[in-house]
Amino acid sequence: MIRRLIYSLKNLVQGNPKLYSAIYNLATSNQDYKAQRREIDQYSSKFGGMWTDRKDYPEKLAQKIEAGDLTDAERVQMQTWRDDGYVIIPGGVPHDLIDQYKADVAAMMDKDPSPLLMTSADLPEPARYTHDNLKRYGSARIVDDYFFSEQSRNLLFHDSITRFLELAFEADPVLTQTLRFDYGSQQALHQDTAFVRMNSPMKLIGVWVALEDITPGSGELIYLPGSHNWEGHLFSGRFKHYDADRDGTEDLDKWHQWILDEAEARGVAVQKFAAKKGDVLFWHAGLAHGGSEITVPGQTRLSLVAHFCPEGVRPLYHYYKPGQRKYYRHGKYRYTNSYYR
Ligand SMILES: O=C(O)CCC(=O)C(=O)O
Repeated sequence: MIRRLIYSLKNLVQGNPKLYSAIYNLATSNQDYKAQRREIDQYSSKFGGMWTDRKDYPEKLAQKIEAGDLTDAERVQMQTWRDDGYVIIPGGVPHDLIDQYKADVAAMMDKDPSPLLMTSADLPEPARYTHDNLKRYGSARIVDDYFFSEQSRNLLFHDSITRFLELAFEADPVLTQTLRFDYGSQQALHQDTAFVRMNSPMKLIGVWVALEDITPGSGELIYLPGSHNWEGHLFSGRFKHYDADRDGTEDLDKWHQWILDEAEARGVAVQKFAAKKGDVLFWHAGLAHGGSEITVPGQTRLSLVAHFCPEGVRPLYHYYKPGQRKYYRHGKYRYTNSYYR
């Protein structure tokens, strides 16, 4: 109740970033982030990070190896994660799980009305899924289908995914959001910390699963290796996350441009993910990624994106949509969602 009150005060202090920041920090305060703040000089970001982002990472890695906690392959994964900000597990999800998921969601898409909601940059509000809407709106995506679909959860909580998340988070993962794309998103390069907001900003991992063999020109996923450590632009000069009311679209445009400028200055080239069905790519909270241009119109690019935080961290929608502050169980793991009850 008090947190809700404090959080709603934000609208009153929009124009004063310092005051906004103080209220925001109070409202979203949590032990996980406090622990990072206490040792903030260990991180290159002033917003903290995971153990792989810490300066004492080599010692921590050595301890884990010594304790037999990592296989040789996982050791390589952790190093890639630290250096590049993404890890690919080829064939991480079995095809039969994907087929069961696709059949389950296809049945929900065919229902009239469908229980599923969709969003798009061209839609002011989430809309009920219809086949027409999927074709009509660019970058349309179905949100949080795992709330209705056990097959979606079976896929996203598959061992290959949870194992990596547990290693990176050092905690059980919590599923907080999904976006299922039938076509490429063509979204500009961005860092999820701006839009997928957690009360511990860097404790967030994106998981991208190819639901079919992805073909050239379909708007493949793109990313900038190493960009998870770039932190030159803060919204309103202070914040890691974007707030349209507070920061305005000009600040957003500046940030998009800053990512491109930074890539050029550092000589980092955009990579395209030529994924095969079942391949999984994990991206770090700070990794700049997006969707490439669709040059073969009408070509599908079936993919599922999931955003996870660790136990102990919450998505910000738990604060601005207090009715969604609810967890559900899938085996030993928990999930929460911002759209459905
Ligand atoms: O799949 C894509 O094209 C990009 C998705 C994305 O950027 C995101 O979910 O944050």
